[in-house]
Amino acid sequence: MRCSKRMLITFLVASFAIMLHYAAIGAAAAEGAKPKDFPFLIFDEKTDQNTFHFTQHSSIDKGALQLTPDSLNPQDSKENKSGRIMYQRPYRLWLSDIYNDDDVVASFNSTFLINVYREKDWDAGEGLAFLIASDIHVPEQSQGQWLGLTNSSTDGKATNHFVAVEFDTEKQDFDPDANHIGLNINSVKSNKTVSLKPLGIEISPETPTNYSVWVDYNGRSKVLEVYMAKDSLTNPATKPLTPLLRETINLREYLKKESYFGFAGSTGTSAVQLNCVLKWDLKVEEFHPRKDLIWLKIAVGVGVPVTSLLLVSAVWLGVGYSNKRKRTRIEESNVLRKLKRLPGMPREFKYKELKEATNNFHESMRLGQGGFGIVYRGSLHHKDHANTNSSAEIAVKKFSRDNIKGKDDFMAELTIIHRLRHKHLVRLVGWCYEKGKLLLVYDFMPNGSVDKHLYEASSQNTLNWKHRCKILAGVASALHYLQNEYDQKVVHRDLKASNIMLDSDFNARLGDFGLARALDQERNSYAELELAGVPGTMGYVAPECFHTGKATPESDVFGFGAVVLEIVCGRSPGIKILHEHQQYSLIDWVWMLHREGRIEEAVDERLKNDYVFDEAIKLLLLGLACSHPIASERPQTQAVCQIISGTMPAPSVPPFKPAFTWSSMATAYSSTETVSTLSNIILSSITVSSSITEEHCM
Ligand SMILES: *[C@@H]1O[C@H](CO)[C@@H](O)[C@H](O)[C@H]1NC(C)=O
Ligand SMILES: *[C@@H]1O[C@H](CO)[C@@H](O)[C@H](O)[C@H]1NC(C)=O
Ligand SMILES: *[C@@H]1O[C@H](CO)[C@@H](O)[C@H](O)[C@H]1NC(C)=O
Ligand SMILES: *[C@@H]1O[C@H](CO)[C@@H](O)[C@H](O)[C@H]1NC(C)=O
Ligand SMILES: CC(=O)N[C@H]1CO[C@H](CO)[C@@H](O)[C@@H]1O
Repeated sequence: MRCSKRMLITFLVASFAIMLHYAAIGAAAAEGAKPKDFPFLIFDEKTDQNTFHFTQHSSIDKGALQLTPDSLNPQDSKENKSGRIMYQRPYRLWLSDIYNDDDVVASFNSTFLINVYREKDWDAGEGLAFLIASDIHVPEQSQGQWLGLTNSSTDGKATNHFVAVEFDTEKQDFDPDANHIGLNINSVKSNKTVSLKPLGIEISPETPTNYSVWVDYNGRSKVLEVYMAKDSLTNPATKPLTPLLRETINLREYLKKESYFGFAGSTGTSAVQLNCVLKWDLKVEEFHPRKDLIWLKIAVGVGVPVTSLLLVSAVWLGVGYSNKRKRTRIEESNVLRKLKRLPGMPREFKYKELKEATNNFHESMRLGQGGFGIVYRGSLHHKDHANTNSSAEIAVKKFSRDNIKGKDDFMAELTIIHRLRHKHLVRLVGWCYEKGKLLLVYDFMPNGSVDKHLYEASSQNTLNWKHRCKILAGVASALHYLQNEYDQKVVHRDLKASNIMLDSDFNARLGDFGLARALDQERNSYAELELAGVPGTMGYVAPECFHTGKATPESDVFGFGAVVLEIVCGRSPGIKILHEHQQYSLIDWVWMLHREGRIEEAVDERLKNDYVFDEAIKLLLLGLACSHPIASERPQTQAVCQIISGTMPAPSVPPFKPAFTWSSMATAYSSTETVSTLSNIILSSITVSSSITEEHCM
C-alpha cells in the first residue's frame, strides 16, 4: 500500500484543461498563438508572428519570409545585414542519447520557394541558407560573408551545431564563384560546393526569378540531397530527376538532438539583395516515445498493488469487452476503492446529481470541449447546515469514455490535484465514477480567464489597476505555495494569462496543471511536449528551457515575469512590438524603456492615468528581474511575494538585458539524466506526462 501511494504521487500530473475550456476566450487566445501547420503557401505578417522566431533584421513582409530588410523602407540601408527566421518549434532528430552508428536520425523533406531579388544596379550579395540549428538566434556580426550563420569568432566551431545549405551570391577566397550552393557544417566554408552557372541557374538574376528547392534527408541511409529548379510564372517547377548535391552525412554528429529548422541570410557592403522565402513545406519524421511502455515499467517498478489500476486501464483500452457488464462492475469497484483510499479525497458525487446539475448535460450548459472530454456548467442544489436551500455553481468535466487516454488523465489529475490546496489554485470539488463514466467537478469561475479581460474587453471595462495588482499578488502566492509550501516541489510549467482564472471578486486562481510535474521527477518532458506538437507558449518560456528541455522553479519565475509584464502593459508576451521602426519582444521593449528612463511608458495606455505610479514601476522592474536570461539570477518566489506586498524594495535592474549564457547550466542539469521518462500522451492542446522512477518504490 505504501508503494501504491508512492506510485500515485510519482505518477505525474495532468490537466486542469477545463480552465481553458470554460473560458472560451482562453481557448481563443491559445488558438491565436498556435503554430500553423505546414505547408506555408503564404506567410502572414500577423498570424505568423508567433509561428517563427525572428532575429535581427528579419520579418514577414509581402507574404514572404524576409531574412534581411526588404524594399519596404527604401531609406533603410540594406547593407551589412543578417537575420534568421526559425520555425518556433524544435524537432527531435533522434531518440536515444546513447550513440550508435545504426541509430536512426529523423528523415525530413523540406521544399521551399526562394526569390533572391536585386535591382538592376545592385551587385547581388551575400547569400541565403536553409538551416538546421540548435540556436534560433543569429550570431552578432554575422553579416557579409558569414550569411547569418557564423561570425569571425565562431566560424568553424563544433559548438555551432548547425548544418546548412547555402545559396551563395558573393565570392569569398574559399568560394568557387559568386553563384553556387554549398553544404555548410558549422562554418560558411562549405564542405562541398556546386557551381550553378554550368547548370543554367543564376540564384539572383536581373529578372526576378523564383526557384523551387528540395532538401531531402534520409535518416537511415544518411543521404542528403538538394534539388533546385526554376519556376515559371505559369507552372510551378517539377522536381528534377537528379540532385545538384548529394552527400552522406550523419546529422547526429553535428546537430543537437533537439534542433530548429529555418533560414538565414545576409547582405554585405555594397553587395545587397533581398533574401526572400515565398513558400515552405517541411515534413519531419516524428519520434514518439512508445506509450505502452509505461504500463510495463509501472508493473516492474511498483508491482502488485497497481494491478487493479492496470485492469481498469485494460478495460478502458477496450481490451476484454466480452463480458462487459460484469467486468465493468468489477473494475469500477476496484477503482473506487483506490480513489476512496486517497487521503483528503474530495467529495464523491452521484452521476444522477451531476446529470441534474447540468440539465442532463444539455448543450446550452456546455462551456467547452477538450481533447478528452467536454466541460459543462452546472448548479448544485442542496440544503446547507441551517437547512435552507442553496445552490453552488460548478464546472463538470465529463471524460469521453471511448477516448483511451481519458483514464490516465483522470488518475494523474486526481492524484496531484487533490493534494494541492491553496486559495489561489482552482479547486477540485469532487469526482464521480459510475457506469464507466468519469467526471470531475470544479469550482465555477464566473469571470473566466485574465486574457479575456486584457484582450477582449472594451477599454472602458478593462481590468482596473487594483484588480491587476490583486491578480499578480494572488498568482505570486500560488507559485510560492507550489514551490515551497507543498511537501513536494511542483513546477507549474505553463504559467500564462489564459491559465489564470478569476472568481467573482477578481481573485486569481491558477489553473491548468496540464504541464505540471513534481520536481524530483524532472526530466526532459518540456522538450517532448514541444516536439510532440504541443505548442509552447512563446514569450512565457524561459530561454534555458530550449536547451535543457526542462521546466524548473526558475523557469516558472520567468513565466511569472512574463505574466507581470503582460498584465501591467496589457500586451501579450508572444507578440512583437513595433516601436520607432524597431521590432521588440515585450521584454526587450520594457527593458529598452527602462534603459532610457521612461519605463512608465510601458504601462497599459487603456488605464489612462488611473494607476499608482510607484506600484507600476515596481511591478515592471520585478517583471524584468524575473525575465533575467540567467535562471539563477531570477528572484525567488519569496522575494517576489515580498516585493509585491511592499515589504521589500523593487529589485534593481541593469540598464541592458544581460546575455543568456548557457554552459554552466548544462552541467548542472546533467545529473538528472538517469531518470527515465516513459511516456507522453498527447491530446490536442492537453498533455499528460507520466514518469516513474523505480527507486521510489524499492
Ligand atoms: C520524403 O519524400 C520521399 C520521396 O518523395 C518519401 O518517400 C519520404 O517518406 C518523405 N519523407 C518524409 C519525412 O516525409
Ligand atoms: C560572434 O557571435 C557570438 C554570438 O552571438 C558573439 O558572442 C560574439 O561576440 C561574436 N563575435 C564577433 C567577433 O562579433
Ligand atoms: C514567385 O512566386 C510568388 C508566390 O507564388 C508569385 O506571386 C510570383 O509571381 C512569382 N514570381 C515569379 C517571377 O515567378
Ligand atoms: C558595412 O561594413 C563595411 C565594412 O565594415 C563599412 O565600410 C560600411 O560603411 C558598412 N556600411 C554600412 C551602411 O554600415
Ligand atoms: C572537405 C571538408 O571540408 N571536410 C570537412 C567537413 O566538415 C567536417 C566537420 O566540420 C570537417 O571536419 C571536415 O574537414
